[in-house]
Amino acid sequence: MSPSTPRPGAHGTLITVAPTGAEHAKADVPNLPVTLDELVSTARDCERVGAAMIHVHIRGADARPTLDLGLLKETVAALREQTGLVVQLSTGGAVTDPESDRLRVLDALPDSASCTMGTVNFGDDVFLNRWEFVVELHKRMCERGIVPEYEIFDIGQLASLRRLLDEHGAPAGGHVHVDLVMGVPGGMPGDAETLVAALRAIPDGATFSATGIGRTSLPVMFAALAAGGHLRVGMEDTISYARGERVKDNAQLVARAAGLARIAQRPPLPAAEVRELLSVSTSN
Ligand code: KMH
Ligand code: ZN
Repeated sequence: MSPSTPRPGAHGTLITVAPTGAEHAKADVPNLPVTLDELVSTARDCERVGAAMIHVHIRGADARPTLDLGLLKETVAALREQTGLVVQLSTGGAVTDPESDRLRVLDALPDSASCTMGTVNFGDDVFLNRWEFVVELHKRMCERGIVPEYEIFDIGQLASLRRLLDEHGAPAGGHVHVDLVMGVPGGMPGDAETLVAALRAIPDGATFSATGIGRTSLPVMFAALAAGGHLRVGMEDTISYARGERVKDNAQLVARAAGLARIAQRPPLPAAEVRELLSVSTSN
């Protein structure tokens, strides 16, 4: 593609929903989707109102986070069968998950998987992502044709991403897409100034989405849209819709993002165009 040709999907907005995450307890957030049925039903609702990709963390029978491979495979199959969404599995898991389990996630062969570009303080915990581990994730995704989404929690991780691409080559599909995860206590702040600073360090030709944790959700969404970026929303990242008002469900967050994307004249992209945008070759 010549430098003047706009990338497929540049006219619209990729909306990713991250419906569950690994941090909220079902007991504290009863409307959090944790069973396979709840996840698929949320995914369908979110697709209907504008989501094109789903970032998936799964829970076990006890509603706690798990990286059980059988359940991951079942989840990928169910989402493929019952939605048209691009299915992205989290390799971040929970802060307590060992590297071996996080690498094994890739054996579920999703369309895409997250790949966090470095270690970051994560509230009172540490989200550990050693360099060798990141390289291994990147290599295994290349081997399996899984398109990575590079998760960036702090600006220095963009330097690590450039190093990764320089030393180990382009990802599966050849296109680089990053997700700025902003406002994690211990990571970069979730505000417009920081988003603009991060964009200066993004690899040439890369696309980006952004998500703001907790109360940074809206400022990050507005900043990302203004800067031509894509959006991730969902109850993994925020359970509050407005001051003093809990999120009703994930579709409520997706619908709001879709409305703002339309106002920004970059309407939500359908999943087929997102596959082109991200160079995802698996089709649904
Ligand atoms: N749950 C966090 C520790 C990812 O999904 O790749 C990590 C996380 C990132 O959510
Ligand atoms: Zn996640």
